[in-house]
Amino acid sequence: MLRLYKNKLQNLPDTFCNLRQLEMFYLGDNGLSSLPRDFGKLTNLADLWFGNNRFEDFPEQVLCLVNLKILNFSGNSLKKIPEDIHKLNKLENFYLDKNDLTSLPESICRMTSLTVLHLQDNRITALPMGFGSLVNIRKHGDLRLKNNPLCQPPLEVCAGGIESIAAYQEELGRSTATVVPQVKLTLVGTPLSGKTSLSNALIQQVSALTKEEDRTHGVQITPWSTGGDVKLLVYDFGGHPVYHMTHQLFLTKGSLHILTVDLASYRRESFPASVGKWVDILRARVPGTHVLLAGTHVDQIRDAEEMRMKCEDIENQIDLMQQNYVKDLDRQMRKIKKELQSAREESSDSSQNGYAKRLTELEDLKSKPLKFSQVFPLSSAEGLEGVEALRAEILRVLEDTSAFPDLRRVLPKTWADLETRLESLRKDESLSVSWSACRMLASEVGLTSEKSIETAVGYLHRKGVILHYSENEALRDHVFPDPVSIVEIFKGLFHYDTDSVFSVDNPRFEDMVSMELDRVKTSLLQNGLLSRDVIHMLLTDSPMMLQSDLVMDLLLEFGLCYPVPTSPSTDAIFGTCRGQQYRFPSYLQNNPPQTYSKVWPAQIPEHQDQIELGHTLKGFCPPGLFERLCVRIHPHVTFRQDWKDGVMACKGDLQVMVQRTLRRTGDSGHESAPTTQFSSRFDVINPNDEIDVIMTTRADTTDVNRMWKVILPLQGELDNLLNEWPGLTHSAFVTCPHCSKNNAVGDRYRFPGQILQQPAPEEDRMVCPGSGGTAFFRTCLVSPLRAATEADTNAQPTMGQAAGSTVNSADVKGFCNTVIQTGSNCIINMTPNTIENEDSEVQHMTVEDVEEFLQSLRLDEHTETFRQKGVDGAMLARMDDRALRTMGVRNPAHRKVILEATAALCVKTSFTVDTK
Ligand SMILES: Nc1nc2c(ncn2[C@@H]2O[C@H](COP(=O)(O)OP(=O)(O)OP(=O)(O)O)[C@@H](O)[C@H]2O)c(=O)[nH]1
Ligand SMILES: [Mg+2]
Repeated sequence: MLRLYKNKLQNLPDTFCNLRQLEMFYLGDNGLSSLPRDFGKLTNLADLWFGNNRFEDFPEQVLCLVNLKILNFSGNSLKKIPEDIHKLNKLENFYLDKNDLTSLPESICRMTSLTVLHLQDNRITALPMGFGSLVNIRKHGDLRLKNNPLCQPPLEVCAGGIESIAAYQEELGRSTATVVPQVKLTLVGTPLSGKTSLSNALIQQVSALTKEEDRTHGVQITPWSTGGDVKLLVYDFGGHPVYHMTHQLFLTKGSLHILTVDLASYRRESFPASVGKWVDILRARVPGTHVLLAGTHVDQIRDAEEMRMKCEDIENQIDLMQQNYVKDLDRQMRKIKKELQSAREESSDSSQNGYAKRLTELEDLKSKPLKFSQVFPLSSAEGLEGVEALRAEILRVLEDTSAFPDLRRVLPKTWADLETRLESLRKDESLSVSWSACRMLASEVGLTSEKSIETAVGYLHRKGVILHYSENEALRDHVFPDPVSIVEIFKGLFHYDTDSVFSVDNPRFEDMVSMELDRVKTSLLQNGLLSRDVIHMLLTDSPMMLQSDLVMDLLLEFGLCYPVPTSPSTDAIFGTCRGQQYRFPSYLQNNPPQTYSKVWPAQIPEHQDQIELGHTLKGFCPPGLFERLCVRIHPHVTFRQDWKDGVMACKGDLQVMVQRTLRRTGDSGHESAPTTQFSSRFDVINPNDEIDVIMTTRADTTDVNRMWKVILPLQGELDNLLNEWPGLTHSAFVTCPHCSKNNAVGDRYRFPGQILQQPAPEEDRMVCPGSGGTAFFRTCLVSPLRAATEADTNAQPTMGQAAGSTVNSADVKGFCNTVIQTGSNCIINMTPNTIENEDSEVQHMTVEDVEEFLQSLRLDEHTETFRQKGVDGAMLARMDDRALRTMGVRNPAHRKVILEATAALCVKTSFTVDTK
């Protein structure tokens, strides 16, 4: 094994080609762009790492290395992979992410040993036919294709995994291929800013101003044929907040967006509400997309100078927002870099490090700002001033084909026909069709294989054309051809004018007396509760009433409410006749319960420890995010008490709390103390304000591992929700346990959240950075892996016996014989000097190193368990046969190989290293 990563190597000397025994060669993070001519003679190489170098052309010599199992070219500038790549027929892990590839060779489909294939962040537009038949990836593989302008198959097919790709390609072979050049054009902006009138003007090319009674109540979808091949589907949104909570259905990647602002009424001060809020939403939801700015109502502005200044102000304020966004990303990156430097970093694959991964994500976001146009001043009134210029800009922007892969998306004709058939059902009364009816439709268009139908429907769901929740048992049998009308139904439940809704004058509640109605209203406002029957009454106009249980299942699937077990107290409120109760957190107005300070005293009791983690969101919190989190955690907790900014609950005998707090930062730049009080959840938040979503658990000091088991699933739910907002600037944190325990109010040190994914540190204790190096806390309180290891070790007192120190290096023939570790700027003199048994290399191995070590022994099947248990070099060195058996290594031959190879590592081989 030879590790030369993180140097400044631009060339490798020819003499390296003489290291014929070399099996693993780590050359990541250098400046290499070519290899010595005889590099292909290193035919014993099994692992070869060139991540983050400067290769533009794939070095042909590598094709001779037929024993390669792992080949990493991640983060180079490769433009092409040679057709002969299949010669590497033993290759299992192939990393090609972050390159400049536009296609893949057909022969890659013959590399049947491939299990891991990373292709994300390239410019690949089509996958070779037969790609779906890469069997090993199908079985237990890891295929990544994100951030490619794929149109054959479209990314929404790839998102279903390699089975979906296979089904797509099979169908493409059976049916004919058809190109459907259709892009979504989404109009967003404040109510009455002129969206519908502009949509009319663009599509009809005559003025068709809306009237008061024509206000858009839902989402209006109109096809627009621009004259050429391109067809646009214009989505015109009304302003109801329920759309904000269901954005994931409507604001999708690969669309073009128009943000309208009424220039006549625009004032500098109104920017945050009329423009800024939408910039925040678009940036968080669909980063990197094109946004055209339309300044409407210019016919009502007399003064050309006033118009010019307003346009300029909007452009300047958007620029400022962009700059602040970048500053915020930079600030986060600085913090992560600091941690990255101080973290023990010995892995040969930096991309496996939690900090490094986050850094890449942040860099990625920085490189993908929203692409704003200038403001197009226009009028949708008579004369259509400026509308033509906007139309021309729309067509010009659509020429950027890599930003709109939908313009070239290739579908099997049967799939395209199924899409048309399902869309035509939108006119029907019924809002869903059964799976068997859908199957019938599919067979009418010639789609017969069940797998292909499922894949086509899954693709249409991901595309937002229809809804089908194949994983949800209650909804699996229903296909909803019209997502818009589903959300329309939800609107009936989200009235913010509760007084007028819950009034005896409302015919929906004609069979309720006023006292009961008052109780229903109070219960809704104080407890966020609605009973099933009341929900049905609120939805009486809806055709969905006929399928009322489905409404409940959909509400649950969207995370808008959760079922509350009936109890004597809820029965007392509703009587027993109103059915199952559901809590809608978005309705809650109440403050924390009185028991709060008893259950969560400010001072953590002496015999307890606290784990606190969460995310900080700066300047913007996606609408409904916290409320949906409160719903999503429901399966993980019991005995919960909710208030508008938090939940107190139990998991078994442990207490957990989920809370949001708002930290207002005044103009002075000084932070105010955090407050849990939102005056209104629809408040416009200032750009410097910070919202913390915090999860906390406390337990006896001996229960740390259990604490992690309780809190990590909650954190997983939050992560899933945040994933729906890929452009959001949020930073994960873990509060310093020492600061928490010592109640350092307002000044608690926060570790970046990525600390949770770091390998288990060896030290029992860590220093509290807030204490100036004087105070310590137990490592397991910030390291779940460490906590798990400690729990295991306590459960298995036999582990810990040194196995390696008695074994002679001569016993391990055939295993890699040399390990050279270099820091930056080292050159190596490769002469072994001495052989000792203390302070051996194995002691410095990280969990990732142990993984590589197992892979090198062809024992990949154990890597997962070892990683989960946080086994690093020090632990490995202490393991004996019994400990390995406890780890799940059942095969005695495997245990022997691991013990022998570990013993070899325990023998220190030192080299003379000249540092420059
Ligand atoms: N004079 C003038 N009136 C306009 C213009 N654009 C829109 N209007 C008027 O402004 C009002 C709102 O226009 P809409 O197009 O309905 O606005 P919207 O953004 O679709 O409104 P919502 O659907 O309620 O969110 C209507 O009375 C329109 O007639 C314009 O360019 N000039
Ligand atoms: Mg409208």
